[in-house]
Amino acid sequence: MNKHALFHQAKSEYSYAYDDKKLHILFRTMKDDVQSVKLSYGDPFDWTYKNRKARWESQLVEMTKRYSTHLFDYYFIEVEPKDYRCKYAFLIEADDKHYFYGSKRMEELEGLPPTDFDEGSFYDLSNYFNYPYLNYEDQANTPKWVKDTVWYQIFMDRFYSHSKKSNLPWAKLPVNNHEFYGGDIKGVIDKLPYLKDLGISGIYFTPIFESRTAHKYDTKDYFKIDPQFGTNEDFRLLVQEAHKLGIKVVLDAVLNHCGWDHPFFQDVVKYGRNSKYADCFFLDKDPILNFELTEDGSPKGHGNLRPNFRTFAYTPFMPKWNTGNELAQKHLLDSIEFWIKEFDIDGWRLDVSNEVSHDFLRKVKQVSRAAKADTFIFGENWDSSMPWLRGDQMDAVMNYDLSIPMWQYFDGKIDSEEFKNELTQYTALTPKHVMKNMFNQLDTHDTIRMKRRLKDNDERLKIAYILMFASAGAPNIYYGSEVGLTGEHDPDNRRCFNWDESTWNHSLHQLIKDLIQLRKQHPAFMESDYQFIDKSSISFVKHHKNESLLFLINDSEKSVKLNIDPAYQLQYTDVFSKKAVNVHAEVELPAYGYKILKFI
Ligand code: ARE
Repeated sequence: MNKHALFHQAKSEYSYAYDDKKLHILFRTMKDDVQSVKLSYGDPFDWTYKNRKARWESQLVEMTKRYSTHLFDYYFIEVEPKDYRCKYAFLIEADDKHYFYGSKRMEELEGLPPTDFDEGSFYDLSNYFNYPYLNYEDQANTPKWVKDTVWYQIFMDRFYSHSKKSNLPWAKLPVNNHEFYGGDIKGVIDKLPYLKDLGISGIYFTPIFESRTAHKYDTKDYFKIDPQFGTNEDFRLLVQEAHKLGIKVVLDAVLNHCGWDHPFFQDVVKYGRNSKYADCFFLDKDPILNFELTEDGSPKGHGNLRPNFRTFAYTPFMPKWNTGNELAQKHLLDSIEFWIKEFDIDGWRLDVSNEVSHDFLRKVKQVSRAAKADTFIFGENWDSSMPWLRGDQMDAVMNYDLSIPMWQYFDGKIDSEEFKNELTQYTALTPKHVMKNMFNQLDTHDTIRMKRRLKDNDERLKIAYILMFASAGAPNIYYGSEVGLTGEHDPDNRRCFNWDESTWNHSLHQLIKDLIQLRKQHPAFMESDYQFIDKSSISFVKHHKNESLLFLINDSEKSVKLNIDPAYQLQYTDVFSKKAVNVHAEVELPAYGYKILKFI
């Protein structure tokens, strides 16, 4: 047995509260290296001397080998500690020997359990892992509606112009973030029926508060809708109309930094360190403004010059907030509360959340949930996000942890085997109560459009959407992608939505509508694991109780025969045509073809 591959970590993605009663516990071994892993667990205060032996035997439960990658096996179990407390350790059987794997050391056991009862380390509770108490306040308590949401991300300026005000032709490809096309709030209201028909149940708007740019990530006024989009009252109507259609509305909170034009920072520009807002920012060196200003008082072309105050990236147009300062905290938290209490929004996407302090993120969650209990808080974090997802800060993140392996597979950087390993590893190590609420995306306003990543091959794009919609987590459609809008990286990924339906890919649009309905009909499936069933493809099955959905996928430019595991030789219905289908040991699929079949 490879002892170096054995791993467990208390209070981590290996041991977490799934809800206020249940613990999920994971144990890692080298692949195919052990015969079994059992868990011994119990209430440390209930393990009096005379009970320990009996307790050990009664609480010894088999863990399931739930995930296997090319390197590791992951054993999983869900337990419900009787008194919300739990000490636990692992019993490994390998090479016909037994090993006690505790929090401090591992020991080979002679026989099991030891017949002569002793105080040896076998029962030494200090060598057990500990989940000291399951406090309900520690739970994320993510609103129940989130996991069933189908999101639609709108970059307001490019979505639809009700007022047709624009200094640019709607069809012109954007070349920077200072072009205004005229998309507005009333335009979104006009298109709510379109979104409802698509099956959307949540809209995430990129920032819409007053700012000098088209992207609005450089906020000037956290309490005011940018006049180019309309008024605060227009927005109130938008939320009301969206709610009437069962569509939630989430805004983008830029808490890491503000805009150069923000009055607090302008006061610093004017008074320097004597400004009452000086400590709302990080003024590192003098002169604070180590660059010239244009006539209108903006930073002159700063190139690679690093400002003497901290910023997002290195742009002086985005001074970083000192969220440890009370004035800054109050200003930002008042805004978080304002849009919930006054306009009834349903949550926040937190920009650059990985650079905002954990302490402040805790405050954001408290204020948001106090203003309205079922608000959803998700962050933007491009790496694994466990330190932000322990229940005290955010419910979920924009799920780049899932997007990036998908991109690498579809880009041809990893093959289907490595891809399946990475999907399995991601599923194994993402807590289940978090995974189902993740904001899943193929593309966003910060990335190349998925269609362009796939060299504008819409048939392959359909494969990518099937994969996303069949994954655990709430899928997001970046506006226009559903009808085939394409684009390179920022700013070209923010083209105007072309509402001329003759330009749309209607079969793509229809597939996405069908996939949305499929998720609505089978919500629980999507939370379940991928069961990969074919060596050469990324085809998989998803089970839930006595139902199964078979996702047969051919992601290649020539037709293929998929060899389906004999275990799946059953009758199926094609979930779209509703016809019964006989699937033999082999299934022929056309280039970039797919079949989604339901066991009957
Ligand atoms: C502008 C230019 C870009 C240029 C950028 C760099 O348009 O071409 O690359 O400056 O300075 C907003 C606007 C952007 C604008 C930016 C700065 O939308 O158009 O870009 O402001 O003026 C990292 C951060 C992540 C951040 C991205 C952009 O981790 O938080 O960079 N995303 C948020 C928003 C953006 C927004 C801002 C932050 C600023 O979603 O829309 O940009 O408020 C790797 C790294 C990531 C990195 C990612 C993308 O994967 O791991 O950390 O994200 O690449 O670059």
